[in-house]
Amino acid sequence: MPVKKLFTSISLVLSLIGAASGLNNSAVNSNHPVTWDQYSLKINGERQFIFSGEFHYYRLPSPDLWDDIFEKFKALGFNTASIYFYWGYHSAKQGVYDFEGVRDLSKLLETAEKYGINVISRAGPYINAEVSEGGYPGWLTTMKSKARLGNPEYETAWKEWLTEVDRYLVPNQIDKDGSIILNQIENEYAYGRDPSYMKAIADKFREDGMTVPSTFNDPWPGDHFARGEGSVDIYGWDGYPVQFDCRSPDIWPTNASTYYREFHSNVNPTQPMAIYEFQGGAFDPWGGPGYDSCRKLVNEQFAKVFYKNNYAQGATIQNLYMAYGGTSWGESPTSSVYTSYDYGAPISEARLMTPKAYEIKLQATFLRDVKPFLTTTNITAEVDNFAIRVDGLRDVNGATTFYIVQHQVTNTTNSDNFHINLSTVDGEFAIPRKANTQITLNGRDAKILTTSYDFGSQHLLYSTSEIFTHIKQDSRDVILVYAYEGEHGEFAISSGFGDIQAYGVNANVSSSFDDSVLQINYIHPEGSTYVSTASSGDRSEMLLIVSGYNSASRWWAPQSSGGETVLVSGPYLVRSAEIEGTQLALTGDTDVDTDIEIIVSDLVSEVTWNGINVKVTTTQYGTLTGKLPGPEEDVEIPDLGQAVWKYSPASPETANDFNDTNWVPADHKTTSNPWQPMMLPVLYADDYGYHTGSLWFRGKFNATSDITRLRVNATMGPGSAWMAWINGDYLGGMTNHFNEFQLNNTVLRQAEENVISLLLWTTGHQEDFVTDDEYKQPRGFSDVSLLGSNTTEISWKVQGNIGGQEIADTVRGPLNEGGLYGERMGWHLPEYPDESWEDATVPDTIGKSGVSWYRTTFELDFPKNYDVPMGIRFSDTKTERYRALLFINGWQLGKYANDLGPQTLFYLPEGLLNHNGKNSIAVAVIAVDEAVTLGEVTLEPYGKLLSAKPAVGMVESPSYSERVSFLI
Ligand code: IPT
Repeated sequence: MPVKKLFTSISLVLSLIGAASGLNNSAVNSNHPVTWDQYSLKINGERQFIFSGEFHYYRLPSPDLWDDIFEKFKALGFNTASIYFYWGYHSAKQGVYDFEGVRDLSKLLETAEKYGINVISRAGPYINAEVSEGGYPGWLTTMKSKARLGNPEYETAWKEWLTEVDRYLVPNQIDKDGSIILNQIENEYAYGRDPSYMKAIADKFREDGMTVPSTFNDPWPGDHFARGEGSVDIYGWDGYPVQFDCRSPDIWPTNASTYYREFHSNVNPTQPMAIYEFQGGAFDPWGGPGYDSCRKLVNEQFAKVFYKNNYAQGATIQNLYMAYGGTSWGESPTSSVYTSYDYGAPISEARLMTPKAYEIKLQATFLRDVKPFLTTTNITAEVDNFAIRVDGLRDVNGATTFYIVQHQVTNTTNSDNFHINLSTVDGEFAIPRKANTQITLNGRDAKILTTSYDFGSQHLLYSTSEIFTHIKQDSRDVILVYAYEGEHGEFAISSGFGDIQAYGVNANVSSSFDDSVLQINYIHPEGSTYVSTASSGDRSEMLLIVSGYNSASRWWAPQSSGGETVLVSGPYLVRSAEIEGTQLALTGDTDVDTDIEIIVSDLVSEVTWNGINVKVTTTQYGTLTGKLPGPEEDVEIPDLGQAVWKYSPASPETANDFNDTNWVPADHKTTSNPWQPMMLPVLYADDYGYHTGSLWFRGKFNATSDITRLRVNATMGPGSAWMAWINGDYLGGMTNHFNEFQLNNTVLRQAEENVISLLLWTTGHQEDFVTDDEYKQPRGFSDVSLLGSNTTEISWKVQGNIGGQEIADTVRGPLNEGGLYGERMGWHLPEYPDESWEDATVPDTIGKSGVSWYRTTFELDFPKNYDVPMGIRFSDTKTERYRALLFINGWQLGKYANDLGPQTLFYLPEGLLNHNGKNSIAVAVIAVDEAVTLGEVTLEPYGKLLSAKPAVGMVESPSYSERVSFLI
């Protein structure tokens, strides 16, 4: 036997052994609506580029606004949403689960489906996601066993969660006419791996009835769970090429990853290439530069270069993390991050469009409509400039070839000119062909150029402009292409018969006809240029629209429920298009008076915009134009500086005679926590059932004269602060872990009871990214010692959120309240009777110590059909440090640290905020320094749109008199 043949048969045998021993568990079930091959996912037999965006319902606690987000997803071309399900958001106590109101997963999944958005379901059990405990419930922090491994204690816990959440996931799968198409197992489980745990999760999902293909997001292309035990149906990975330092928003890596394609063909060549999380923005820590910087770091140029690089590598499943970041409200953020989770995402926290959203729309629409992209293999391709890298992708079922061009050095800001040497069924030649013209690639730009492509009745030889999309307008083919303003473009189609001519030629457009090919040359304009061609043989007329980038970004291609695509230019947002007889009904939002242009069947003679008739005129290019109104009405924003505020001091716990009878004794002598305390009893709040927000500890002792100092060591996360009192006297406040306070005899009461009061204003728990139980890091004190004395015993009590795991407010849920006196007493709730409180002004003028609460109410009455997302701004330039909590109608929507920032503007989602009625606001101020004065608190709109946003109802939530319990 020749040597080569022998090798082939050995490898054949090896691969058969591999298959038999289950090395690769991935198998397509052809009876299921979701199938796949090496090229792409097929849904009901139809190939789709999975253009997905990450969305977290728990970061938008106003279910009617989910409609708005999914409708915006659709408008931008996302066909899928990837959604984490957050265990700790639903479970205050082991065995207790809540899926109602803002936690209503049926409504969530049905809303996605209503807008034609498929779902990649990610129920963990571990999710990371910059949420407290990486998604685990507070009660899991006291588990003895290690999490994210196979062991009975943890297994009982996570199975309980999956049993509960699967009740909502299973009936919402695509084979049950629901929206879920893929189901992720665990999350980035690459460290301390236990394959039996992965497999157990997959088995549990199957037992509960999950039938959709399973997926896994490796933190990098690391070959974890692509093969062998615990492997999933469609393996994929995550990529965050510019990482998370938004302080240097211009710093890019030198090179985008170029090894994905090879890795994929080695590791999971029978599955589509999937990138389950790719950078859509970045999170920002306490004290960070703020989300405007993150939006700059991950801007539309980033989207052009890095997303197109993914496509060049062969990805046909791509999820952008985040598409809408939202708000980590209440106590949901992990310790390192603050309330806003805007993420610099394409849709901002206030649900507004950004330049990156428009860029994404250009890419997603192309990938939606240009089908040969879904079945490609790479071919060699050449350009005549060494600075440029080109990837050739050819449709294996046809002749269409894509050339994706980018800079060899990804972060260069050089602009380069070049030609591509085409090698297609249409011949071998360099484009552009016109003398003295080139393709231009700006620094930090990338392009997908399409060649040998049949669209409608036309055959495109090539276009050096990128395609947005094409449609059929009755018998005419319409195609829209774009590039930056001022760049050359060349577009060539073949004639069906005889000569064809281009109309609309002007100073910037020329055309030539040769050898059955019409070549059109142009310079990309500000705005759009229109070129028409006559029919020839079986080729219909064609309208070529050439747009400059800015005007391209304002073209929309909504699809009607009847499957027609309409082209609409101008508006800030086009949400939907429906054609009925001679009427086209468009819905959307405008930010200013807007010129609209529409390309739709000639049969349409009437156009409505948000239900109102638009006078339209037919242009010489066969498009319709008209005018849309902008948001002209004034919107009245109350001035909170003029409001009557009420004030109450709120730290009675510091007084010696404070009644703490109902508090829990902190008397444990042991803890299973991996962070063992330095002294006893254990002063970890989690061990006593308090997992969220501020914590009070009161310690009583009889003083002896040898006591000299008080030593305190807090265990807390970034952003936290703690304060200490003895016998009501303030010792001081710290934002670092450790301090020793001098105690002199004037503070201590000899031979009498003395009381130490400690207040810890905590940020959330850590996550468990590397499987080291970091999420268990306690919140409390690892050491509180009286120095100088060996004999003094302190007896301790602890108080956190009222009820601990038996939460008092099941509607706002386990992450809304902490243990401040005002929170325990319901001062944050609407209609709390504060008449007896002192009047105050905000900004305050009088320094306050300890904890202070401020309350007022205000009314809004926004005009109908307006979207005016609102925030509360804290403005303060003083250096005395404080922490604050912001409550709107009882919902904790902000944690503010005046000395740290960066967040000063806090988003108040409509539905929690009443846009047409009364609102209650409460601010709790926790002085870290001796005396602080609350600065300005103002209502601020993020924008003003005349909008077709779906109607938003108020989230039903209890007022003061309706809350369950008020034990203190
Ligand atoms: C990736 C996590 O999977 C995701 O939950 C989130 O935390 C994201 O990071 C950052 O926002 S982990 C990736 C950085 C390796």
